[in-house]
Amino acid sequence: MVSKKLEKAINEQINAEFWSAYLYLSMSAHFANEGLDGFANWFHVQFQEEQDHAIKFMNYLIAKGNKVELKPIEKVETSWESLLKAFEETLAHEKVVTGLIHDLVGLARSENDYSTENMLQWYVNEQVEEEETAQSMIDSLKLIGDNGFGIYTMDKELGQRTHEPVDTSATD
Ligand code: OFO
Repeated sequence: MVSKKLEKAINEQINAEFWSAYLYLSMSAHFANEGLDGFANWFHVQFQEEQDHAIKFMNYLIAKGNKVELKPIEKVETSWESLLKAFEETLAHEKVVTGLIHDLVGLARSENDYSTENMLQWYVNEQVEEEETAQSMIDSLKLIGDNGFGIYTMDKELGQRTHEPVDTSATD
């Protein structure tokens, strides 16, 4: 079992992961409305990944004999003034998530909870990738600027992204 304090913190993180999923689903819907189906697809895959992150945490708590408590998901924005703004928000949000994951590592360490610390390493690595991906989308969009053909090409490319399910088992 993990401590009550860690159980509470992981349940809060589960909520944060579902909130992230909600945020990216909302971005996906917004860009689908704008006719940018490739960007919508990219955010939809992101939505699916965030659900995987939440479920992986849930499976960990269950494996440890702890209680999962699903809390209400806060409202998210429904529109963004540009693609660049949406990806800047994505990067800022992922940085916040990185901080939350690091806080969890700190808490697990302070309790000498080695299995939780070990499980969290997966998320530590995942956050490096999440931030790098968001940053590279921002870089591409800045290069493209308001070149319509560039946006069209990027949209087509992002339409190819598919969801590669995360291993949501408690120990991987
Ligand atoms: Fe976007 O990352 Fe979850 O943890």
